[in-house]
Amino acid sequence: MRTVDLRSDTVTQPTPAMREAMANAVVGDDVMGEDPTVRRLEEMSAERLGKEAGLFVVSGTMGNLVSLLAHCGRGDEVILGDAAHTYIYEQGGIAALGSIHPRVLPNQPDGTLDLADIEAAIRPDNIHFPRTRLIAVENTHNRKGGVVLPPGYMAAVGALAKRHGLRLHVDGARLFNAAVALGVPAAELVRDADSVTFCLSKGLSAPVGAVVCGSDEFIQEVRRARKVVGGGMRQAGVIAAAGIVALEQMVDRLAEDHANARRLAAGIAPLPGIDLDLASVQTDIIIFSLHRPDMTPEQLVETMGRRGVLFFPIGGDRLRLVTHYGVDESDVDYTVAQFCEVLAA
Ligand code: TLP
Repeated sequence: MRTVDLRSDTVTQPTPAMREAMANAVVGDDVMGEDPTVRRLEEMSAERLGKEAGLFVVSGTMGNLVSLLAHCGRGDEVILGDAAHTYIYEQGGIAALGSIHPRVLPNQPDGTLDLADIEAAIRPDNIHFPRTRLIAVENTHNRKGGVVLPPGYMAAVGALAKRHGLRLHVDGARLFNAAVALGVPAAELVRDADSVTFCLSKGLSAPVGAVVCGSDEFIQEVRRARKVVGGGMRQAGVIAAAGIVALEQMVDRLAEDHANARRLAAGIAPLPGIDLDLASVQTDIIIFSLHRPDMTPEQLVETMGRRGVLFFPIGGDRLRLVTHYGVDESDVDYTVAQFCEVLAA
């Protein structure tokens, strides 16, 4: 039986070119700043994002954590969305490890935070209040279906932050998906951001890692924060080498994942009980609801799993499918056929 793993783009396997680059990587002790492969990845990343410097970290979660640790002190406040990955899926690490206070605003269906909501949430200088330090946005927005926050919004939120003397962090775990979907350079999306995390191990298919980018001064602070959470790696060039291949070879092909997601979404949207807004399918993520008297989302996942199609429920009546390098058009057609058989009745 065929297996089509749509649980996440994190399941991607390293490509043969990555394995070769990993085997041949020239390495050194990166805590001592001596790994040329890590340094090359960091320089390439910073250049792609139009920032002064980059820092290789273990994961997207670590990238967001160390960025926020570097921006905020104890009791400082970050404004972020109620559907933000950092708020929902990172164990509250910013509070647990950084004593950073989250000020949570509703994420709009398009993944944005309403600019008027942000303005209203910024604390006045008053002894009773925490100090607002940072705004954090996510692009693409995972829980909102991989939607893309366009350059105009990113510039507007950046301008708002500057006007109020705040910093802007972008969780760009899938920033390159956004850039490819919009047909703009990634740097344009984060021009007004003080820090950005992007992941190498999602659609870009590297086995491990993320990169934080920002100013030289900021990255020095992030380097300290990475060390205190145990993220100083030694001969990390072995994994950074795959990240270099990811940036060189795997960005443009994300368009295939987006096309496959659209094909899959269009195939299942008409099925009885599926509620799927095709306009929300802008990148590699499809989120839909299931409304069936005869089947719960968990039962659908189990039935489809027996047919080799793997995906996750994400709470309530909602489910998520993610396309990636390991899923081709024939896998999509197989998946649609299985959905049809299971749900046609
Ligand atoms: N997201 C994973 C899971 O944690 C849910 C997924 O399968 O989508 N920011 C965003 C927007 C993310 O989607 C993720 C991972 C992260 C950060 C964290 O990255 P990792 O998994 O590398 O820590």
